[in-house]
Formats: sequence, C-alpha cells, structure tokens
Amino acid sequence: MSIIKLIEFPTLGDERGSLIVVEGNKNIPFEVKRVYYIFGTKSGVSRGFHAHKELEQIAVCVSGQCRMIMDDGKNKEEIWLDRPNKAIQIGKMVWHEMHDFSSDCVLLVLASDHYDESDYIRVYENFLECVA
Ligand code: T46
Repeated sequence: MSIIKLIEFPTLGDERGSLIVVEGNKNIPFEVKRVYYIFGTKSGVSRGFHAHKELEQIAVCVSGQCRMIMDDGKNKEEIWLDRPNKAIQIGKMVWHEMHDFSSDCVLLVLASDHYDESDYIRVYENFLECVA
C-alpha cells in the first residue's frame, strides 16, 4: 500500500478564474481545527523532519511547488506538490520532509487538532523505534 495518499480537489470556476473548496468531513476525512501556511521558505532550505503521533493533516501548495518525502519507517516515497488541487494526506506516524520549495511556494496545511509540541516526534531514531 502506498504511503502517499493524494486527494484531488475538484476545481470550480468560471470565466473569472478558479475556486477550490475544502470542507471538513466532506472532501477531507476530518474536521479542521487549525490552518497554517508556510511561505517565503529560503532557497535550499528543507522543513518538516518529524512525524505526528495523532495529528492528521492535509497539505496542498496553493501556489508554487515543493517536494515531499513520506516515510513510514519501512519505505520512503516522494511526490511533488505542484498544483493547487493536488493535496496530500499526512497521516499519523509518517515521517515527512519538505524540500525544494519554489520561491513562490505557499504550502497550506489543514490540521485535525490544535498545535501541540508533544505530538511531534522530531528525532528519526525515536520514530523508527515507535513504528518498529
Ligand atoms: C508539519 C509540517 C507539514 C506553532 O507555534 N504553531 C503551529 O501551529 C505550527 C505548525 C508551528 N508552530 C511553531 C513551532 C516552531 O517553533 O512554529 C515554528 C516552526 O514549526 P516547525 O519547525 O514544526 O515547522 P515545519 O515547517 O518543519 O513543520 C510544519 C508543522 O509544524 C508540522 O506539523 O507537519 O509543517
């Protein structure tokens, strides 16, 4: 089974342009409690390098692109987030890294819970022990 779970959002719109709707428990599988977005990431900088114990998230580049590595402790897969209708589900206990941010990248993340640093596993060896 692939670690990468993509969600393709329907693109609505008309002659004025495009519009995408994300609705909790409708086209994503949880109620959204928190929204954050990452932008202005400097060239050559990578982010992430952690897993979440319980948090479920959906990430989509609403502008620009970045490359995500997803790692379940056994296998690693990578994917480019490069379209505003191409979202990835970041499930619990998946080590994830974001690389190669374009200068115009805005990575929008929808999360199932409020921020809680104790939900993060930020040391790769600890992650491997947890999933073993
Ligand atoms: C994730 C990936 C995709 C907060 O105070 N509240 C928040 O809601 C968030 C997300 C972060 N922060 C603080 C914690 C750090 O001091 O903002 C700082 C940067 O966070 P972090 O280094 O974790 O950022 P990334 O880009 O490595 O990871 C983020 C999310 O934190 C993480 O949950 O899955 O994006």
